[in-house]
Amino acid sequence: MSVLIEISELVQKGKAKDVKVLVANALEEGISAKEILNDALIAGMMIVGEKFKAGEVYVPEVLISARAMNQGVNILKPYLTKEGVESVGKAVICTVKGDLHDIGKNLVKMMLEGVGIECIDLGVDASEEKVVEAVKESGAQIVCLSSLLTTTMDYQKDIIDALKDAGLRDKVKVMVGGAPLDAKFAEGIGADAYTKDAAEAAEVALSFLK
Ligand code: B1M
Repeated sequence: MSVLIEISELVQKGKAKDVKVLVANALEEGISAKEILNDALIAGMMIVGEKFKAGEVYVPEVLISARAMNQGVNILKPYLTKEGVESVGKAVICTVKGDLHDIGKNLVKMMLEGVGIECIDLGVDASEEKVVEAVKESGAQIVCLSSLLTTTMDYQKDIIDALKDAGLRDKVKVMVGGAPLDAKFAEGIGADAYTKDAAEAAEVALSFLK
């Protein structure tokens, strides 16, 4: 069995310690960090999502898998990001109100920091007031919004509207992402960009700062 499939299965079983060991082994074998992230860790988590939807696993199992995935991501972090890069700008980042999913948001933050973008992380369940305040205080040029639930994705528009009302919309680029979104949705709510994954988010954010 390939090591990537093994890691994916260990994520599904929530075996955090074994995930750490096999991720390190995979790196030693010369498999790229990006491949391990996408084809093993995220792939495993996606299968957990399908099982969750089908009622085959429940919230506690999903959390245990999420923890195992995060342990793997921690091993990959130095390989995905460059240490000591100079700051090129600031981004306010959060998962929007009503939504507690933060694995994707944390990956985006990690990749942004990796290209030198300082992140003001508002965590999960962030209100429009919190975002507006953070933009005012930090002078951030970018706002990154994450939603994993169809019930919270519309909240991204409320945040964009609040930025408009506060006279800040022209001063920031708003980037959105998360599994239920696409470019059409982003355009519809007046966002500046939709990106499908963390690596693309870092590329686009950097292009906005140049
Ligand atoms: Co939840 N959950 N969950 N969950 N969960 C989903 C999202 C779901 C699709 C599962 C399913 O039914 N198949 C479903 C949503 C259905 C829908 O909305 N239509 C769902 C549900 C229903 C729920 C609850 C309502 C369940 C319940 O309680 N009955 C509940 C809601 C809680 C809440 O938020 N209020 C809930 C709870 C949870 C846990 C707490 C158990 C846990 C979250 C733990 C955590 O995040 N700390 C959890 C998890 C782990 C998942 C799944 C299984 C995995 C999500 C994940 O981390 N994926 C998920 C199934 C799935 O997505 N297929 C599911 C890995 C991660 C790397 O991918 O976050 O998509 P993702 O990020 C990607 C891209 O989307 C992009 O970059 C990342 C990759 O590089 N990206 C951005 C993300 N944000 C971005 C922002 C950007 C740019 C790119 O800004 C510029």
